[in-house]
Amino acid sequence: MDADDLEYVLGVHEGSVVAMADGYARATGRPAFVSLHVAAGLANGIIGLLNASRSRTPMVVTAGQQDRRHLLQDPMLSGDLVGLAKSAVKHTFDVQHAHDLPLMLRRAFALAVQAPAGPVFLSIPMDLLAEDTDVELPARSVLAPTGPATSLDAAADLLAAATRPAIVAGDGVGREDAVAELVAIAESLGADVFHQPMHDGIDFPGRHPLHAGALPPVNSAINKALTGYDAVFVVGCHAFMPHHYSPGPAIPHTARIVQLDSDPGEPGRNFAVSLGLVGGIKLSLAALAPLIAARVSTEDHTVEPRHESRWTDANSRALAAYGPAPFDPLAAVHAIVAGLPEDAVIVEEAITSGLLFRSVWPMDRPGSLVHTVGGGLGMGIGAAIGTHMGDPTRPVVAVLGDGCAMFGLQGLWSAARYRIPVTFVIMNNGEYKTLKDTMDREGSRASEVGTYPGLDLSPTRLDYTRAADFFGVPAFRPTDLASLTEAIAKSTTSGTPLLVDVPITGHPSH
Ligand SMILES: Cc1ncc(C[n+]2csc(CCOP(=O)(O)OP(=O)(O)O)c2C)c(N)n1
Ligand SMILES: [Mg+2]
Repeated sequence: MDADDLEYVLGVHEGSVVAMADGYARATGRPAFVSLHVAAGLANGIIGLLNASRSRTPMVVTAGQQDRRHLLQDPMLSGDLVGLAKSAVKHTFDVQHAHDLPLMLRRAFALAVQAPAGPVFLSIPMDLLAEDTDVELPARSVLAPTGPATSLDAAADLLAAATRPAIVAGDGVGREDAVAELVAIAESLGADVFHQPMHDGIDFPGRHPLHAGALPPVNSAINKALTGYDAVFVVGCHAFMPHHYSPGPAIPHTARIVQLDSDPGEPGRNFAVSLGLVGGIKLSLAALAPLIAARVSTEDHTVEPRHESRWTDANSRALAAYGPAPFDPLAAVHAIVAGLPEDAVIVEEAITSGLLFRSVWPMDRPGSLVHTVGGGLGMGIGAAIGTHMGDPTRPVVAVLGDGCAMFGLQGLWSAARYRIPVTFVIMNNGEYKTLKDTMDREGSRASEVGTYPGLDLSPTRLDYTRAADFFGVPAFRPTDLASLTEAIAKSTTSGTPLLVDVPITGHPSH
């Protein structure tokens, strides 16, 4: 590599590599560049591309196509690369001439960051790389940021006239660094603020008195949570990507909806809006805040801590559940939080433990959470590595389900090779707990019989310290929760990777 401003980072599995790029792009706020190997390598990376599309992570991804001189004969590892990538990325390029590469790459990077941001794919035949061509190194374009939306006066009229407004803070708010601006608006309106379902960043401070928690990922439950509000301001939210089907709309018909997004495809996409606004989220909210403040009187409402009990209840339940290994999962995540430095970034891919973790972690500091709304497992380990590479000044702790970890374990190879000081915490319940919970909710008799077909990871708990050892990552299994807290606190300043294998209780079995 001749370019000294590029660092070429290696991984041994494409899933880990794309996840690393995702974490890196989010930490730096710039598109990451990924190079994969032919059709098979692209196929391995596709889960990560689907996640990046959902999470709006900009990246440019290339894969080498087979030599065109025998492509017609279906050589090994060739395939329809563009066709494979198409459903997982926002745009594809089938490069056929070396002299097209600079222009195509420029377009790819431009498209990757354009709202909605996402991955862009280029297929590059290997014989093309041997072509001689005179190309100029592409100069960089300087683009001014997207401006504020129009019709903000009308939006302010509508929101200020509401007697009971709610706000849904979507991941666009955190991504576009607009949390402070949204807080100002929420406080002017005295609005309850819900995080979007399964949010993958921090879009409103978790312990702010107006924060009413995250919406559940089911339309009927969202509808229930939003019933009684006469205006709902949906900001930066790909609304709402429910998980389980339920009939009916997510937002009650009685509410007037104002929706703001930098993606012109979003307002009005899944439900009709009274007013759709398209513009840069930070600049739009900054311009909207004084318009609302001028229309409401602060005596109309007081910002009282309406939701504090959610937080204190979870913490007292956690403290009451402290005990010996295998630990209660809520107590275990509480012990992890107790060891976290203030500036830690959490990469969360821990499903049931992840929800518990979010209930006891303050989530106050924007830019401190990495998760994927895409839902494709296997991003946590790689994303944590990329997060640290993108911003080495902040300690990174990955909180991972034992099942999730199995989908991205090869990432530990890169952590060891580059000595990335991430703390990987495996919430080891020996099972896919969330899927057992789903069977219970749906009335399966599995819990009576005591067997859940295919949902235990092994008859005994898998030993993740041995997996870490195999890859050359130091590992530790706590026998009490005080040592777990201590291990988290120490490892975040150790300068080396560490895997902590935390035995937790799982689903009750007979
Ligand atoms: C690639 C992929 N395969 C399968 C799934 C389905 N899935 C969702 S959660 C889950 C289990 C997660 O288990 P674990 O990480 O142990 O968390 P727990 O439920 O035990 O808290 C599975 C298999 C998925 N989302 N993505
Ligand atoms: Mg599990």
